[in-house]
Amino acid sequence: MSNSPSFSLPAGLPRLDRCAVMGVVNVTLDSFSDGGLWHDPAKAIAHGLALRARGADLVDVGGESTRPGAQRVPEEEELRRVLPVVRELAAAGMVVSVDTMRASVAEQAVEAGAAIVNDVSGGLADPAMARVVADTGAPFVVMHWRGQSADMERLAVYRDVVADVVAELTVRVDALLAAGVKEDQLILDPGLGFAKTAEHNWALLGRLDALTALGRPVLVAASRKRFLGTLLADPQSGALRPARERDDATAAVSALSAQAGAWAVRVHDVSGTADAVRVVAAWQHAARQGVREGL
Ligand code: PMM
Repeated sequence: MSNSPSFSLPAGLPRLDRCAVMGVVNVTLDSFSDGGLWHDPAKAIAHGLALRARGADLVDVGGESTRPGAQRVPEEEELRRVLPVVRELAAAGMVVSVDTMRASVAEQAVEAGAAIVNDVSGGLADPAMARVVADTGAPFVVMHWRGQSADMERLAVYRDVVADVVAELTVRVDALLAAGVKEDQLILDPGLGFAKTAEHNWALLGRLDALTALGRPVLVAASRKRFLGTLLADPQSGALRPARERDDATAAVSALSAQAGAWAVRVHDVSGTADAVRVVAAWQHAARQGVREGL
């Protein structure tokens, strides 16, 4: 059974006795499940505060959609979307992560109060990212990534997806360390849905231990993703379950990820997951107690 963390948590992150809940604030027009809803910074700020009230331990603010086929947003526009939201939520005392592939955005977001840099490219998209992460000392989410969203579907070819993702993440970690990033800044993420089929995603979730074994905190971001829509497709028509109706399945993935030792789960609907991770913590606590008492 996986429970007490086997990793050192980067400085500045909340210390919890359970899996952390990261709420998603997409300041975008085209994210697959909530694009356009919080595009206005004022609405995004209100949404971030509402996520805290529902149980988010931290929020991830992003200004660029990464859904399959998405086109890049210009840097100026990304800054315009993200900075006011990061600034206000950090000022309200929240732990804020900035979801960006651009070093300039990461740097300015950290100046505005972001505590974490979440880069879906793991530093591959922008060669200046490693330096910014090293200089700021911010915790850095290194997601497994093989290429930009516009052509990631053709990159979903693996010999053994678990072994290949572990090997490719290890190469990224080594490159970041060589660039001056400290090991205890790093958080790993399997990159569900990024150049991965439904089968690849399930294989990675089923073997999350292969990632936690690398000794760093692991972030799981399955929320509302297509592979859940496929799993729950209408048996008659074959139509995928719509993105907004995948939150119960997301909470189930959150519970199982927490049980498997994930440091945090990144979700759109916070309430179900906030309950789920508390159930897991109580269950694990009782199991430890039972072992101590020789039951
Ligand atoms: N997925 C999305 C965006 N950001 N960040 C991390 N670390 N891991 C992910 O899997 C990830 C991410 C895409 O989903 P969204 O459109 O719901 O934000």
